[in-house]
Amino acid sequence: MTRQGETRVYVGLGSNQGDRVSHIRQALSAIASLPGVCALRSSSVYETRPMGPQDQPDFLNAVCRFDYTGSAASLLQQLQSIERGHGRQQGGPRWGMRPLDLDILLYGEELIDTPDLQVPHAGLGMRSFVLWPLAELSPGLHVPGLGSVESLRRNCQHFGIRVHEEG
Ligand code: A4P
Ligand code: MG
Repeated sequence: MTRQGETRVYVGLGSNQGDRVSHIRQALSAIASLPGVCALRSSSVYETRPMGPQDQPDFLNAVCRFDYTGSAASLLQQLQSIERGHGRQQGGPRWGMRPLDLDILLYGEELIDTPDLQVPHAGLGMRSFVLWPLAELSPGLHVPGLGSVESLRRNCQHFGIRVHEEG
């Protein structure tokens, strides 16, 4: 249950450049400290083979869940500012190497489709590195427009996913 005015939000974290564990840990504490963020919980950290170009390091991925007071657009801006603080640069090859990637996976039950923001995040329903941590955090979760997280998880692409022990 969320309190009035709060929205239950899920954010995906990814890193495959530099000190991956630090990028994920620091990003989690930065998100927890954002204005409007309450009761943040995070999944285990998982390691996965890259989706996209294969000549790049494996990713660490995790998902966090929190209750948010504010708009999806304001949250996206704040997440992009955290990404930039971790040296994330614009450009480069599609799905290339990155120190930190933060994606809004779910924003309550809302379906958002604007030029800057699509929620649920495109590809969510097929990616183990999103669905495994999502199912760990919220096993009964219903993904708007797609179905139950457990059935999506059973049928998704695997990417060699395993729990990262130091994460
Ligand atoms: N944008 C639209 N919707 C959203 C959303 N729900 N959350 C827009 C966040 N941003 C959203 O994002 C490009 C634009 O997407 C933003 O300006 C925002 O307005 P970006 O982070 O600059 O670019 P990107 O992440 O390279 O692009 P893309 O296509 O979103 O990539 P993905 O889907 O994030 O995938 N392999 C493994 N194993 N693990 C990974 O985490 N990640 C990617 C990137 C590729 N391969 C991976 C992983
Ligand atoms: Mg992204």
